[in-house]
Amino acid sequence: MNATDSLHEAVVVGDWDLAALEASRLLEIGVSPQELVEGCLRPAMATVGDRFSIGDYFLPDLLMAGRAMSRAMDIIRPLVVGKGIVQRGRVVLGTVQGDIHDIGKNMVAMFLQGTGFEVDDLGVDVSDEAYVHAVRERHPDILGLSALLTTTMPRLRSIIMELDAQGLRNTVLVVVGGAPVTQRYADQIGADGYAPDAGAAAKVCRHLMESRHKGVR
Ligand code: B1M
Repeated sequence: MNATDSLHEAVVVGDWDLAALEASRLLEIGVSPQELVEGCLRPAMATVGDRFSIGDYFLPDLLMAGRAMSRAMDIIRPLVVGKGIVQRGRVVLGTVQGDIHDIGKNMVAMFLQGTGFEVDDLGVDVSDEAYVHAVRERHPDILGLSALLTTTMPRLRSIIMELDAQGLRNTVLVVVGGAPVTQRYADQIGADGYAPDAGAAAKVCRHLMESRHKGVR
């Protein structure tokens, strides 16, 4: 039996009150936020996804699990955000058009803020035009794009192409991620960075900023 099993189960069955209680308890006994997020909450959502795939779970189960996950993250967030004192740069972040999955994106935002980035979250179902507008108006160092569906993944390419067409591509670093996205796909579409999880996303953004300051792009 693992210390985090009960939190895992609370998320899988969509018991949000228990998920919040368990997250608090585990933090109190010294489990790190990173371990809770990547070692417990994310695998719990993967279990939920697997059950949905085989027809054991339906949309309401996904919604309840998503709410339980969000409640746990609300408990964890204050311990992560505000830890990064250095202002490393500004990231505009969002989930692409046609896609309303936001749990992973919110985790990426949390880790970026914890690493010292200012995050401007555009939310979900963000059109290509809205991203381009945000780059033009808000001048971020990094544009973070999240896509959770194989059907919405092509938007990552179209946003990069639109930035190019508008003469903005060289003004911003583009980092992509989300369950169906791979390093190979990121390279194919000309993204500057890819990360498989929220912790890695913060590291990739940090490295990109450091390389940029050293004049490497
Ligand atoms: Co949906 N859904 N869903 N869903 N959902 C998936 C993604 C799916 C894999 C489930 C399955 O079939 N097994 C499947 C996609 C299949 C595919 O594309 N081939 C799916 C489907 C089909 C759908 C609908 C179409 C279902 C329907 O309506 N019939 C529908 C689509 C709605 C839409 O977007 N238009 C839908 C709806 C929903 C809910 C709304 C009910 C709910 C979302 C609630 C919410 O987000 N607020 C939901 C959920 C909960 C899931 C699963 C179960 C869990 C997603 C999640 O939160 N994972 C998911 C199955 C799964 O993921 N295994 C599934 C946990 C999260 C921490 O991980 O989001 O991967 P993830 O984020 C990670 C990394 O990917 C990475 O870091 C994050 C943290 O470590 N990352 C980045 C993410 N963005 C990044 C950006 C970066 C870098 C890293 O740089 C900028």
